[in-house]
Amino acid sequence: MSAPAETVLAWIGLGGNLGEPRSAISRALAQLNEDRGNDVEAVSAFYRTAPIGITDQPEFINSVARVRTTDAPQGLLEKLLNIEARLGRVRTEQQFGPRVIDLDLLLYDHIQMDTPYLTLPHPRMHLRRFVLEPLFELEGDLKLPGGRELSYYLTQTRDQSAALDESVKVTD
Ligand code: PH2
Ligand code: MG
Ligand code: MG
Repeated sequence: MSAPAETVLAWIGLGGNLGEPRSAISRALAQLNEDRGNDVEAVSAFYRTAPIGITDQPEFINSVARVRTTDAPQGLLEKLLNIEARLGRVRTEQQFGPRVIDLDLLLYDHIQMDTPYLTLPHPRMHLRRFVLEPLFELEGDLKLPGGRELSYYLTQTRDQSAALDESVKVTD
């Protein structure tokens, strides 16, 4: 009998603004949960948010999920990129432009790292209300590795991507 693999927690930011983003986010979470090494433990509500970066594009749906994983950070990132591709993401789009699905590895355990493929925590997460609000819903007392409490960043960030209305939890 093999020893149980060590598990850690990771947080994933999900978003999209083309096609059916609610359904793409739900399918992405289902595919990640089907993976042997990953268990989706909690999902925030789905938030309708104003686009930031390029403002002349459709509004986004955003959510955050907490995942219990046995993958290393790089392995988990590769799975997220594969799920994006399976759901029809084409990586020719502008950096902050419209997309059917975006899966960002926000946090992995308490790890801080900076490599050409992956920076943890996600380098812009503390600036984006569309990440901070759903994350706060899941983990109100979270502290960012090497940083401060989530609530601090929520009071500081000036970006315009706050939830547009009461968030709607989509279960189908
Ligand atoms: N993602 C972007 C650019 N702008 N704006 C919102 N509201 N939500 C996003 O997920 C988002 C964005 C590129 O990753
Ligand atoms: Mg993103
Ligand atoms: Mg991304």
